[in-house]
Amino acid sequence: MTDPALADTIATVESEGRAALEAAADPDQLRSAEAAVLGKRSPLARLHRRLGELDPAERRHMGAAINSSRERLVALAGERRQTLEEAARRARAEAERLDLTEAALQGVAHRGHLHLVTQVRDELEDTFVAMGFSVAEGPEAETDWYNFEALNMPPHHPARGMWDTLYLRLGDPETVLLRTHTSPVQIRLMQAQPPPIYAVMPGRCYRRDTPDARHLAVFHQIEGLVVDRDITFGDLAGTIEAFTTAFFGPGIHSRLRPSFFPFTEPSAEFEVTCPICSGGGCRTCSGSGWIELGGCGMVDPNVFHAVGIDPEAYRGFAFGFGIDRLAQVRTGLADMRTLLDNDMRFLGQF
Ligand code: 2NL
Repeated sequence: MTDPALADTIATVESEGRAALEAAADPDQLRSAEAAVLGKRSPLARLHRRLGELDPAERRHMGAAINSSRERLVALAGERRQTLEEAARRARAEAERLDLTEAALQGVAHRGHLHLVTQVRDELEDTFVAMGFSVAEGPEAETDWYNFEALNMPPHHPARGMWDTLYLRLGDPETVLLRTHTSPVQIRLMQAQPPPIYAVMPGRCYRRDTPDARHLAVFHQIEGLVVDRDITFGDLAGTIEAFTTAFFGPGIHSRLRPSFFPFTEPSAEFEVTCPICSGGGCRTCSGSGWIELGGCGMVDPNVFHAVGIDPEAYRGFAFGFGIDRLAQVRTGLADMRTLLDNDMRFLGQF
């Protein structure tokens, strides 16, 4: 027969055990509570040991009651463990979170900005877009055909010596390279769409140069290409002049002097009024009042042949100059390598 007092005791032990498990506030406390409620010295274990004092029928009945109490307490402990571990994990994540905005507000970290070269590139793009040009980009790893051959420089052409090329170990030897100028993008554009074309191509270029005050081995170029009917050298000169004044401001002008490039004929170098002394003559322009910025010319008919444009129907001009060089000229920077030093005292000035 059931001992009502013993049944009551089991119920009390279970509800006390339940309360102890629920009171545990973290996984450590839960472990102690589990030992106290379910361990060998727990009230439940003591009750179990007392079963031997009962007659067999009652022993079975009370044994089953104790076991189901125990099972409910074990299940509760499992649920508690999950809840507490999840809460502990959350608290840890919250404590370890790095709030960088707070550091910035306290002046610990500075809010960054675009690199000087990127700012100049963006400004150049804006200036040309305002003049009706679109902006195109292309790959930095190019084939020999796009970088040289299509630009009127067949294999072994002496003009290839003007560029100290970095070849990649890809495919046959000397077939894939890091582009030495952005001109391959112009070739790709002419293949992709028929004239009229009014576009500029900014981007990173690579040459096997030893860096010095005026040269970087990894540098940025922007080139322009116009292909349309009846384009003349006068359009080229006028475009360079319009760009120079739009970009540098009134009082800064351009001039052309004869030069040579394999992909243009005739070719010219273009110079701008020295922005440091406004043409008066200074150290930057060696007293001449002029700074050489880049090259330009009328697109060579052989380049049109390479991309399937009829040179009898269309004419074009192209120009190109270094973005890093322009940043140097405009800011009066003595050494271009400073652009790569990542010195915040320098970069923070722009
Ligand atoms: C320089 C000279 C130049 C070009 C780039 C060009 C591109 C095509 C056809 C014809 Cl697809 N020309 N580009 C033309 C003349 C000069 O750049 O000194 N750059 C730093």
